[in-house]
Amino acid sequence: MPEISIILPTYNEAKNISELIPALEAVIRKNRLDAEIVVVDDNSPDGTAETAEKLNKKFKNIRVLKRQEKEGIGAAVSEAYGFAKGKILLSMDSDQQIAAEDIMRLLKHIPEYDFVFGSKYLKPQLYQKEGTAAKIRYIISRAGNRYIGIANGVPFMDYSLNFRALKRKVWQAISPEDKRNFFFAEMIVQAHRKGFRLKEVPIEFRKRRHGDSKTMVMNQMSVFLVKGLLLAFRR
Ligand SMILES: Nc1nc2c(ncn2[C@@H]2O[C@H](COP(=O)(O)OP(=O)(O)O)[C@@H](O)[C@H]2O)c(=O)[nH]1
Ligand SMILES: [Mg+2]
Repeated sequence: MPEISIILPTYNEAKNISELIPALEAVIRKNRLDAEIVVVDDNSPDGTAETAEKLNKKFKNIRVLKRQEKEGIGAAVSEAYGFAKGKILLSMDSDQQIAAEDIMRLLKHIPEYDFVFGSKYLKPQLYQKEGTAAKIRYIISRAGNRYIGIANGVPFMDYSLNFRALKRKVWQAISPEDKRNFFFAEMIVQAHRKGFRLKEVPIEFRKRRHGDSKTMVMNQMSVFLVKGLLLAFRR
C-alpha cells in the first residue's frame, strides 16, 4: 500500500497532465515519497485517460479511475478517495494552477494535522489575477468563501480550493454530498465540526496552463449562497 495517493480529477486535461504528472513524479523521487497517482477522468473526449495510461508505462505508479459521465469535480474526487489506496489522500486540480512542488507545503504539516488545505486568500498577493475577468472572479470567490466561514462559524479563508491532504480517518468520518465545487466546502466544515485538527496554508494560485475552466463562476456563487446556509442549519 502506498503511503500517499495523489488524486487528479480531469476533464480534457491531456496536455496539462502530460506536464503535471512528470513534474509530480520528480517531486516524488526527490523527496522519496511512497506515492501513487490516481487520475479520475469523466470520459474526456481529448484522450486524457489514454494519456495517463501511457504515462504509467514509464512511471508505473499511476492508476486511472474511468467514469462514464461528466458529473462534476466533487463526485469525481469523492469516488477517487474511495478508489485510492494511500493512508494520506492528497487531491489537486490538473490544470497546473498550482505547482507540483507545492504538495510538500501540505505534506510537511502531516502528521501534526489531520487535514491540511491550500488557500488562495491567506496571502492574496500569491493569487495571479491579471485582467478584469480574473479580478472579478477573485472578488466573487473571496466574498463567497468569507460568507461560508461566517455562516458556519468556521475560521478559515478558502473553502473551495481543491488542494488538500487529509488522513484517511477524516474521509471516513465525513460525508460531503455535493457533486461539484461545494463538495470542498462541505469537507472542511464537516471535518471542523468533528473536531479534527485542520491547517490552512497559503498557496500560490497561477493562471491555468492549457485549456479552459469548467467552472461557471456566477452559477457557483449562487450555489455557495444557498448551500452555505443549508450547511449551517444542518448540524
Ligand atoms: N473528473 C472530472 N474532473 C473535473 C470535472 N470538472 C472539472 N474537473 C477538473 O477539476 C479541475 C478544476 O477544474 P477547473 O475547470 O480548472 O476549475 P476552476 O479552477 O474553478 O476554473 C481540473 O483539473 C478539471 O479538469 C468533472 O466534472 N469531472
Ligand atoms: Mg482551474
